Amino acid sequence: MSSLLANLEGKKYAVLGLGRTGLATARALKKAKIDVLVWDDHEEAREAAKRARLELCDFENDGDFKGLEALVLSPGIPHKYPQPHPIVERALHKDIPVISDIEVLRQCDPETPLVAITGTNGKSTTTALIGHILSTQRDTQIGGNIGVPVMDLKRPKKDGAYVLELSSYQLELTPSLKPQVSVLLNITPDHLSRHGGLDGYIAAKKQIFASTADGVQSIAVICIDDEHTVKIADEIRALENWQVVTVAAMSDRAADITVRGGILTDNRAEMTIDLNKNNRMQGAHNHQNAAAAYAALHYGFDMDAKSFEKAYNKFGGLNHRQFLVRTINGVPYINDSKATNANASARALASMKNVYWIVGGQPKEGGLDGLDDYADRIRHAFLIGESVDDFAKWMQLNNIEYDISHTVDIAVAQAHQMAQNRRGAPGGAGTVLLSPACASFDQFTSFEARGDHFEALVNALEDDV
Ligand code: UMA
Repeated sequence: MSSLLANLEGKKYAVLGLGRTGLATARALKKAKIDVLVWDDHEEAREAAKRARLELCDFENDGDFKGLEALVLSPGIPHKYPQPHPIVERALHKDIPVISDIEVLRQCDPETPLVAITGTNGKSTTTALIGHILSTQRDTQIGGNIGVPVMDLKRPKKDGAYVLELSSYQLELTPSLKPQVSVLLNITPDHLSRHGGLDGYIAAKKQIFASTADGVQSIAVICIDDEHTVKIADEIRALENWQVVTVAAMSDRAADITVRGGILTDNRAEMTIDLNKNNRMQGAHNHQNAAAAYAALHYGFDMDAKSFEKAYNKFGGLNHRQFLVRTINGVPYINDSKATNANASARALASMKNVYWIVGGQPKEGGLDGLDDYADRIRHAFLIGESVDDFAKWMQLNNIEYDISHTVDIAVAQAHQMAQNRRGAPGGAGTVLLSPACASFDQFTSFEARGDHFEALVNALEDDV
């Protein structure tokens, strides 16, 4: 990205937070010879910055913000709720814009077509799927919340495109997104403390429609399977610069594109695609992602249905999302570590029966609310993490047998033993599922680390129990 950033010559930036986003941004600015000052509240991150020869500045105590173009904020650091980080507060007080790394990218490169994807659940799968299919036809750079900061991407070649997964945190700080296509998958309550409640969360998600590509009508792909997105589709339809394409895959609402029994129908083009042919994309939630991808590529990039279908059938799915790690004596062991809220776990439970469920961690507001409907799919639960006491109460209320395992290590050993011993139970062998419905931060550094640990444990299990 550094040659692109040369446009910023003579300007000076501050970067707050030196995780994946902040380090990539600071390194790219430095490489492009743009002045950059950095800060992180943790000593270890500051040491890493020193090793990368970045210039530290403690803005809270002795930085004066003089001559700064903007403060580039890492998405995990609050700028409004529950309370703004003190450095953000000081910057705003001095009228310094607080922006995301994606805003820096778009200020330097507003022209390259961009597909932006957001939603509470399914955005990584949809991003990876759109990226996979589009890259069969164009140079495609895939990044954002999916784990690759945009400053680590290359500038796409001529006729290329960016495909970016954007979280509510990133959208709030990116006023110049200018997407060619925006995809909104779904909205259920999440990250409420960071947005001051549900209205704030919805407002942040709606930022994906706040700007449009220059000179063209942008495409808004909106999955209208929940009441919030139905309302948003109505609002965006009233705007001149957007063409709205609606998708319904998890409800029987009328829409431009519908999926019933795995058959995608484009009602505008009278054309169908059988989504069931890809067995890595099973379940209504995956079909919602696939239909959104079809809408984005067909209406945003004129891709014909045959090209879409051919590339879709080769998509291998994403790790940590209902990923089959191994089958032992007919029992599948599934890693769904990415399920960091109850709604995401509902998707996994809805597509399985006789589940040995490993659940828990750092709970989200509402805990397991909404999962009562899936209680009869759970054979036994193994509770881990900070949430054990609250989740034990939920299990009792729903008459579900459970063990308090505390750690993934113990839970995997217990679930394995029980699942293998009860293979002959009425209803069939069952499934061992890690789908925590919680953040991982009480015991792991990320959901990826939690899922990797689960996979290592499963791969080490003996076939003979
Ligand atoms: N820090 C401070 N002060 C604070 C808080 C944090 O200095 O008060 C520092 C930490 O010491 C650390 C850095 O900030 O060094 C961490 O910044 P960060 O939390 O923004 O993490 P990054 O490594 O930059 O990762 C971020 C996204 N993280 C979050 O939004 C929490 C990653 O999304 C994303 O993949 C990455 O940028 C690249 O774009 C992860 C995520 O959990 C997957 N996203 C949430 C979700 O999907 O639900 C939104």
